[in-house]
This record gives sequence, structure tokens and C-alpha cells, in this order.
Amino acid sequence: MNPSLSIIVPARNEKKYIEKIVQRVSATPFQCDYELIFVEGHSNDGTLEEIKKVAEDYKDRAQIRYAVQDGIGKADAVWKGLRLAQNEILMVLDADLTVPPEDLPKFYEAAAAGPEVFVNGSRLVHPMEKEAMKPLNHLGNKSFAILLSWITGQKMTDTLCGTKCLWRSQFEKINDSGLIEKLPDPFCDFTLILGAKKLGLKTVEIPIVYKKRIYDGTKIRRFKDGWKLLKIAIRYLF
Ligand SMILES: Nc1nc2c(ncn2[C@@H]2O[C@H](COP(=O)(O)OP(=O)(O)O)[C@@H](O)[C@H]2O)c(=O)[nH]1
Ligand SMILES: [Mg+2]
Repeated sequence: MNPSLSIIVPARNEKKYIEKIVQRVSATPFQCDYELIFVEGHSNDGTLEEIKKVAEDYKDRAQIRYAVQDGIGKADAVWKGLRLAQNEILMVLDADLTVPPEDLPKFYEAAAAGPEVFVNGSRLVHPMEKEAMKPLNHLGNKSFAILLSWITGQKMTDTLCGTKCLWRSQFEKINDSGLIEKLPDPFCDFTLILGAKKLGLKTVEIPIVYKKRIYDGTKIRRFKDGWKLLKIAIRYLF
């Protein structure tokens, strides 16, 4: 029996994507049992109602759970989803489908090799879709990849790709270590990468072709949060 999978989807004001996520994920051939866990972030566009409706409409085709996050921000939602997950392998998928769900089996297969593996998507290996990433973001992402490769001793070409994957048994160790509370990470990517380093996990990168967001704009404050990430890296070092 292959290890089971929980796919966590943080979603704030992403109503237009919810049904597409369920359709595309359930059309993807996973070689395992899996559940989708939406963590909704106090949206004002009816995202929560849409999640409830889609969960009901697709209940025969997909195992769907959902929760509303307690605090604010993406990381708060992702941590809640990871803590709610019951399956053996955990994965994060951004709701805007900029990482194609059809690529998720590659992440799963890499993780299924064993709990010593930490799987990280990279948007910066293959050419991305036009307008998928702003030039300044591209530069920031490359710089963070160099910085975190140096800190972790693992070659990483991208650190902030929304899709990451690790075993629940390893996430529980990161959760119990207090690292989540110590590092004020707005997204959770850095804490997972640094947590994986502390556990001595081996990073496996999965290059994906990064897609452009179709509906609405980013929900992230790029400059403010970029500065926070730099502070996390410095705090971890010292
Ligand atoms: N629940 C929740 N999800 C969030 C929040 N902020 C961002 N997200 C989700 O996190 C994912 C990444 O956000 P996005 O706006 O695409 O950021 P970008 O890819 O960096 O431009 C998307 O699925 C968002 O809906 C939040 O405060 N709460
Ligand atoms: Mg996005």
C-alpha cells in the first residue's frame, strides 16, 4: 500500500479557483489515497461558501475537508492545514494553480522514496509562463535561493515555490521543535526548509513550469514580506 497523501490548499479570496482545483486534482492520477484540505482565510468574496458547495458537489469523487484559519496570513493557514492533516505525506498547493496540479504526482513520488526526503518545487529551472513572476521578484527569489542553499548546504534553485512536500512524521517533529513560533515566517516556506535542515532531511527539487495567475492579483505583500524573510534567515544563522 502506497503512503497516503494530504494536500493542503491555503485560500484567501480565491472563489474562482476552488472548483478548478478539485476538478484538476481529482483528474490527476495519484497512486495513493489522498485528501484535499482547504484552509480559508476570512475571504470577502465567498470563498468559504464556494468550498462548502464544491465539497458537497464532489463528495463522491474527492475526499475534501476544510477549515477556517484562526489568525491571519498564509503561514497561519498552512500550519493549520498541516496540523489537521491525517495522511502520511503532506503537500501544500497554492489555490491560484500557478503550480499545475498535474505535476503533483512527481512531488508525491519523490517523497514516497522515504521520510528522509524533503521535496521542494522550483519555478526557476524551466522557463516560466510570460508574466508569471515580476522581474524584481525573480531577482529576489534567486537571491533567497543562493542564501538558503548556503545556510542549508543543500542545492536549491528556488525557496518560495508554494508546493512543498514532506512526511507527517517529520512535520510533527518540526511542529514540536518550536521553530514555527520562533521564526515569524509569513509564508511557511523558510520554516519548512530550515526545519528540514535541522532534521537532516535531503532536499529533492522538482522543477515545474510556473504559470501566470489568471484571476485577481497576488494576496501577498511582496516587499514587506521579503524583508521579513531576510530577517528570518539572519535570525536562524545567529
Ligand atoms: N488562508 C489564507 N490563504 C492565503 C493568505 N494569503 C495568501 N493566501 C493563499 O496563499 C497562496 C499564495 O498566495 P498568492 O497571492 O498567490 O501569492 P504569490 O504567489 O506570492 O503572488 C494562494 O493560494 C492564496 O490564496 C491568507 O492570509 N490566508
Ligand atoms: Mg500565487
